[in-house]
Amino acid sequence: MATEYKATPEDKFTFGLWTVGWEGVDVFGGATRPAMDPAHAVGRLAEIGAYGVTFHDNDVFAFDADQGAREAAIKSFRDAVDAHGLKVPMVTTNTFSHPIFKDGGFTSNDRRVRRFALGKIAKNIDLAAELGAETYVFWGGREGAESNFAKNIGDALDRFREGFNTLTAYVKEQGYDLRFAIEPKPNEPRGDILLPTIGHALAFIESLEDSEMVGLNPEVGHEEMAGLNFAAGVAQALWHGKLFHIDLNGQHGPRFDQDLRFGAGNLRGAFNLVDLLESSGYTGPRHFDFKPPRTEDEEGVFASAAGCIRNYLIFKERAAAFRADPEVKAAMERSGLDELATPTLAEGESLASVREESFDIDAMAKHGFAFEQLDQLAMDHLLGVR
Ligand code: GLT
Ligand code: MN
Ligand code: MN
Repeated sequence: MATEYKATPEDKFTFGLWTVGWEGVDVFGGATRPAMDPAHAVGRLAEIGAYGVTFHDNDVFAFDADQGAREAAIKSFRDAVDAHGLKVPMVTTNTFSHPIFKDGGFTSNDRRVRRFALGKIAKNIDLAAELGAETYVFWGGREGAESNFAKNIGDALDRFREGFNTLTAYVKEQGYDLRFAIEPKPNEPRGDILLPTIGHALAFIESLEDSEMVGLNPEVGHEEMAGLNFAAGVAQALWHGKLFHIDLNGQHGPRFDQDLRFGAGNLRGAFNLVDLLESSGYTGPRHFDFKPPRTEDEEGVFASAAGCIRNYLIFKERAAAFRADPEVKAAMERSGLDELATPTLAEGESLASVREESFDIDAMAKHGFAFEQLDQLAMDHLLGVR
């Protein structure tokens, strides 16, 4: 077992500027840390082994920045990124902080807001393309309602779809090499958010004009807030070819969005997830979207960020050991994992073949799957005792 866990560029560890840059403002209290200059954040993230950084437009320049201020802020950020040899694989838009977005951006009942939001997003898409980003994320935290009569869900989904169709058409027209990734969340800040889970978003994507350009950016904590099994949801997203990006963090079950560092919270879930990502052929960034607790000073912030990377690498090592263990391979065979990969009907068979077959029902009823032995081996590997 290693004790030092060093990130390599192949790991593609990335961080949102808004993570280490979070000042700690919450519903019950103000900032506990000063604002962090994006260029400074970039330098410190490079030190801990980050491959890239991501941002919302307004993480870099203010909502009301004039042309000059916007350009100066972008230049300072860009110079830092270049100086440290980092990438900007993903960019997103803030359509949730300003008061105009209190009822959403894509789906506000106020048509003027929807029109403004599309323009704001398009402008930042131009910047994303200029910086070489491959993915553009859409987190619709304000797209929703606190009471059911406030929002006609069908109309809201029509407007959501209209927005996506308009923006994918724009990306094609400009010739940008950019795909969109929807980030589901069940609630918070809105009482109920549209496209609340991976499943809702997958179904919605199929209704879009350029559905092949749109996939998912699922977040650990968001699915777990809904009591769902994140690794299982991600496995289905992969099965649909829709895992375009991923937000890694930690969460203790259904409660408010904790955004803990990756590995904190649901330990078994994190292990399952890393095992899945590492064995699935997923080649996108491992993007950390966490909030260093407001108890921490700047050293604590970057210790928390380094912890995300370290925990991922520990899980990666433990998952590889689990998969390579001959006893695990034998246990998987006993549990019928290979058999599940075999089609139910053999080549040339039809439904009639199974209807004519005679089954030993008693033997089938007595058959044990040995899942507990397999799971204990996983536990032993996770806890480092094998
Ligand atoms: C916001 C949210 C995150 C999203 C970000 C992208 S913003 O901090 O809590 O989950 O990924 O818009
Ligand atoms: Mn997120
Ligand atoms: Mn979150």
